[in-house]
Amino acid sequence: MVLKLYGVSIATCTRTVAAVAKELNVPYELVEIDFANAEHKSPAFTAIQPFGQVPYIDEDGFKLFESRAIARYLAKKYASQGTKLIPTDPKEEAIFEQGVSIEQSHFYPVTLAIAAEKTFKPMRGLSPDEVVVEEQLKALEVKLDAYDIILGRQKYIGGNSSPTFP
Ligand SMILES: N[C@@H](CCC(=O)N[C@@H](CS)C(=O)NCC(=O)O)C(=O)O
Repeated sequence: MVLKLYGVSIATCTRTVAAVAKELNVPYELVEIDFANAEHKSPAFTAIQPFGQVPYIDEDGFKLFESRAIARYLAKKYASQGTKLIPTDPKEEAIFEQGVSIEQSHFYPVTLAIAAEKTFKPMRGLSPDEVVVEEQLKALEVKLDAYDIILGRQKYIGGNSSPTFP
C-alpha cells in the first residue's frame, strides 16, 4: 500500500514530509485534511495525532506523527535510494542534528509567528498585527546574525557537505 500522508498541502510541516518523500523517490498519497471544518480536532483524527495537528503518516498501519520524526524515519528507511539526506559519519551526523535543532528551536518559531500574521490571518479574513510582525522580524535578525557566525565556520547549517544527489 502506498504511504499515506495526512496533512494540508499548504502547511509547512506537511510540505517538509512531502519534500523528503520526493527527495527519496518514495511514492505517497496526500490525504487532505479539512482544516476549515476542524477535521484535525475530530475524535477520529486525535485518536491518531493527540495534539490535533498535521501531519501524520500511515504506512501499512504504521502510524507516525511529528514532521521531523517522520522525515528522519523516511530518510533512514529509504537511505539506499534517492538523495542521501543524513550523514552516516558520527561527527557529521552530530553537526547535521545541530542544524536540525537550530531550525526547530530558533528559526521555525520566529518565522512561524511571522507567517501566522502575514499569511494565515489574511487567509481567514483577519488583519496582521504589525507590532507582532516588527517584533518577530527583529528577533529573526538576531537569529540570522547567529546563522552568519555558523556559516563563517562551515559551509551549510547542516554541515560542510551538501546532500548527495543520485
Ligand atoms: N511539531 C509538529 C507541529 C505540527 C504543526 O504545527 N502543524 C500545524 C500546521 S503546520 C497545525 O496542524 N496547526 C493546527 C493546530 O495547531 O491546531 C510537527 O512538526 O509535526
